[in-house]
Amino acid sequence: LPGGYQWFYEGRNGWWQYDERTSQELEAAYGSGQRACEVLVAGFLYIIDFDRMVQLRRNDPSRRRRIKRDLSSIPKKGVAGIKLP
Ligand code: V3L
Repeated sequence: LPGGYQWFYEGRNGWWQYDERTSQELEAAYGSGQRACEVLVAGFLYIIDFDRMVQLRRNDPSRRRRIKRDLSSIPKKGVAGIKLP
């Protein structure tokens, strides 16, 4: 992603970086001015709402996480559930 930016979703006490493929999908959608997009993550479809900056599971929108686009250098838990050493 340009400028050292990355996409993150909220965990229990910190932020997880999206996997590379999903990050690229989010960046393309966001960069082209879409207000939302859909991604497939670990077998589940999620709606990414760029207006509210949240991720919602499509078949259960109560499963909601905040998201953000931020510098890749911020403190993070890891990438897509894989903890940093
Ligand atoms: N990328 C990868 N896995 C995801 C994503 C995503 N964008 N969204 C949800 N999951 P839900 P702590 C997370 C996983 O929102 O200890 C983390 O990656 C999600 O994984 O209810 O709370 C960790 O693996 C969860 O396992 O649909 O910070 C794990 O939670 C499952 O999908 C624990 O993280 C259901 O999430």
